[in-house]
This record gives sequence, structure tokens and C-alpha cells, in this order.
Amino acid sequence: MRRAFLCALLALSLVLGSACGAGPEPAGEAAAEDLTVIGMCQVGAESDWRVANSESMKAVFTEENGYHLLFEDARQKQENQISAIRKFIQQQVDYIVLMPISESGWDSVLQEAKEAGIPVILVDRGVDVKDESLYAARVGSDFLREGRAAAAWMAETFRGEAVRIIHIQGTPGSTAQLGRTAALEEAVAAHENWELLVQLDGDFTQAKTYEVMTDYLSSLPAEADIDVVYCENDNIAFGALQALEERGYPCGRDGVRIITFDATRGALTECLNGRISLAVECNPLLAPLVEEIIQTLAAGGTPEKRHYVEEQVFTPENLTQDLIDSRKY
Ligand code: GZL
Ligand code: ZN
Repeated sequence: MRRAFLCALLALSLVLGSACGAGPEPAGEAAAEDLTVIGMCQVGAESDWRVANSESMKAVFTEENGYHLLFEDARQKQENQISAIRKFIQQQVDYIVLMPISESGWDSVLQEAKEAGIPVILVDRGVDVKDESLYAARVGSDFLREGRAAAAWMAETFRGEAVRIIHIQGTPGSTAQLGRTAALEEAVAAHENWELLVQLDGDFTQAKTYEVMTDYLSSLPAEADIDVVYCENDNIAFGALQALEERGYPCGRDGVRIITFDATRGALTECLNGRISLAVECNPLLAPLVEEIIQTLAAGGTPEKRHYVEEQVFTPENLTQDLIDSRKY
């Protein structure tokens, strides 16, 4: 029923489109091919990781693979995500794929999707909802585990020495920020001579981080003792590096140790040359796992609620240029 209605709608748009000389809608031709229609709502394009995540989705959910992808970029605003989901419901898509910008505020719009009979698959970050049946599954990383890997490296590296830490966080209330922050805070609580100098909001972007880090560093005496800057993603690390080096702080083995998450190619290059001391991988290539879940649902199955991706950590010691060249993002 839904598919027939949608095909009619797409065919109509094809007719109307050509009637007003808009040229044939590619989707219109696809209507006859009976494609699975996916309404996808992405956070934005705030980071290298996010761009790679979107590219992964667009590479899998193609018309030749049997999909018609309606892709909405919410430009970092939850209200844009909520209105995109309502539009998908009106269009009666087959599946909604949501990359939620933050955890709260989803109960009512996901209830509307449930009442419309449209399965919702969460990608990357999670949602904090009373009724877990509001989404079919979530694909993404274990951010607490990522943070704990970084904390373990710090314990190994500083072996009981005093450690003074600047903590630059990602988008407030996002699952990635909550998990990576919890790991650092629990490690600081467990090491009496680890001191959290400040927590800054870098919002996962280089520009915001450069601004807040430059302000913070100018409030410190020159050549303050900073041992670690814990950056909750690569773009934060790039902003922090720029601000630190402009203030005369060398970064690397003999200076400030930069920790980052994502481990996109740009960060791995800075890690290989030593400016970044630890890069914790966060895999953005999640589309194949999403497709598996859709195929399970299409076959009437019930997918696992949680799907994690494999991830590793990189240091200047275990990186090579060949490894970086072999990476997909
Ligand atoms: C993590 C993802 C984060 C990345 C950032 O899976 O939510 O959002 O670490 C991105 O780069 O902005
Ligand atoms: Zn120190």
C-alpha cells in the first residue's frame, strides 16, 4: 500500500516536474523499479568524521542497490531533524535512519513514526527515550570504551606522575560527548594527582575549539604546566593544536600530549609526525551495518538492538604511512 502510494506520488512528481520543465526526476524513473525508500536525517557536516559517515551512507543506499535515499542535512539543529522526520512520515518512507545530534527530546516525534508504522534505525549517537521500542536498533561506537582506552594510555604514559589536563568536549548532550567525558572524569577521580584544569565546549568543530582554547590559554600564565589536552574529536584537536602552538606550547612527546578521537586520515598524519600523541578510532563507515538491519526488518526479522563496530588506537609508534594510505577515511 505504502509503496504503491509512494510510486504514484513519485510518478506524479515526474509528470509535474516535466510539465514545469524541471526535467525528469531520477527518482521518478526509479518508482517503477519498486525501490526501498529511506528517509535519512544527518546531524550536519561539522567534522571530517561526519563527512565520511555521510559518504558511507550515500555509497550504499543507491538506486542500483535498490534504494531511493531521501537525505536531509540538519545543519547541527535538532529542530531541523524533527521536522525532517515529520516530512519523512508524510512521505510514508519505508525506513527512517536518524543520526541524533543529542540524546534528549525524541520521544514524541519517534512515537509519531511508530504510529505511522515506519521503523527507525539510529546511527552513531543514541537517544534517551522512555520506550525503547521507538527505535528498531542502533549502530555505532561504544564511546565510554573509547574514552577508557585513552585513559588507559594516559595511565601507562604518566605512570603515577602528576598530570594536568585540559578537557575539550564535543556537542553537549551528544552520546559521543557523554561517553568520552564519563571515561575521563572516572579516570581523574581514580588518580589523585591528575588535575582537570578546565572543561571547554569545542562542539566537535575546529573553529569553536580554536576560539575557546585561545581565550582559555590567554587566561593562564605564560608557559603554564599543561600535560594533556583531551580532545573529543579530531577537529577539536586541530583547533587546539593551532591555539597551543600560537601560544608557544610545543605539542608531542616533549611537550603537550594531544589525545583525539575519530582517527580520520588528517589526525593520523599528525599522529605519525608526533604532534598528536594518541588517536582513538571511531569508525564512521556504518552503512553496511544499517543495510543489514534493514534487510533483517524487510525479511520480518528482529535485529539486535545494539550493533558495535570494531575500533583500535593509534600512536606515533604503531603508525606507518602505508597504513594511513590504506585507510578509507
Ligand atoms: C562519534 C560522532 C562524533 C564524532 C565527531 O561517533 O558522534 O560526531 O566523534 C562528530 O567527529 O562530529
Ligand atoms: Zn605536568
